[in-house]
Amino acid sequence: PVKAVVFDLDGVLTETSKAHFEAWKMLASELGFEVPDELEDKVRGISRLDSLEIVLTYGNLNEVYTDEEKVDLANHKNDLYLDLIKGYTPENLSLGAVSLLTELREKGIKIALASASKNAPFLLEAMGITAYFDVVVDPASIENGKPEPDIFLKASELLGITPGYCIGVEDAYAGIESIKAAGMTPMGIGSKTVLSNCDTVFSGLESFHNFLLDHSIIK
Ligand code: B16
Ligand code: MG
Repeated sequence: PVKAVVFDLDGVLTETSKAHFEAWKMLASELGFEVPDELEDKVRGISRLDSLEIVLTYGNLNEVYTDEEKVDLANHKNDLYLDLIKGYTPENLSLGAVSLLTELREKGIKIALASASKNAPFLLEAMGITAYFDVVVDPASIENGKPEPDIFLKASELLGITPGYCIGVEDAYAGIESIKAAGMTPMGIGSKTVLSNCDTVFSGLESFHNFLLDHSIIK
């Protein structure tokens, strides 16, 4: 039986992965180089500073900046990102998010958020879904980012539910690795090509919701 569902945010409950990508693209262009479209998938689930390293490889600039300068660059990217998401409302939720969250609560299934994003609490508020969550893991409290299991293990610990009773939902390859390493059941949202490490991948939250009902995973 499933007792909890642990959600990723960016790319699962909302399509902010596009905004992250746009902000990195703007930063790269300010630094004088271009990034390819494949970057959007490469930074899915990856922390801000680790993402910056990936971005800088396209300009061969990893060795050029000091750690301090890299923090400034990452902060600047975040300002660009915040500008893109400042107008977010419940309209920016992925299709079917509210109906899924409502049903999980009605059925007594606990709900947690395991997002690598420091902007997650802002987005939950802006989109009006904070109250659905029993637990929101603070990514600053985690030592190792995805693909390491830390953030999903922390969710399990804070929920007080062992990983074997939890489903983890992710749009990122690194996120699925993290869920598996934590001992949860992984479910993917998005592209089967990107999520080649996940057996169960859905095009969106509505088909994930139907699957949970059809297989009596939530009753
Ligand atoms: P921030 P998730 C991740 O969120 C994003 O997928 C990733 O692209 C981003 O770099 C990371 O959060 C950190 O976000 O810069 O807002 O702290 O997919 O784990 O919800
Ligand atoms: Mg994600």
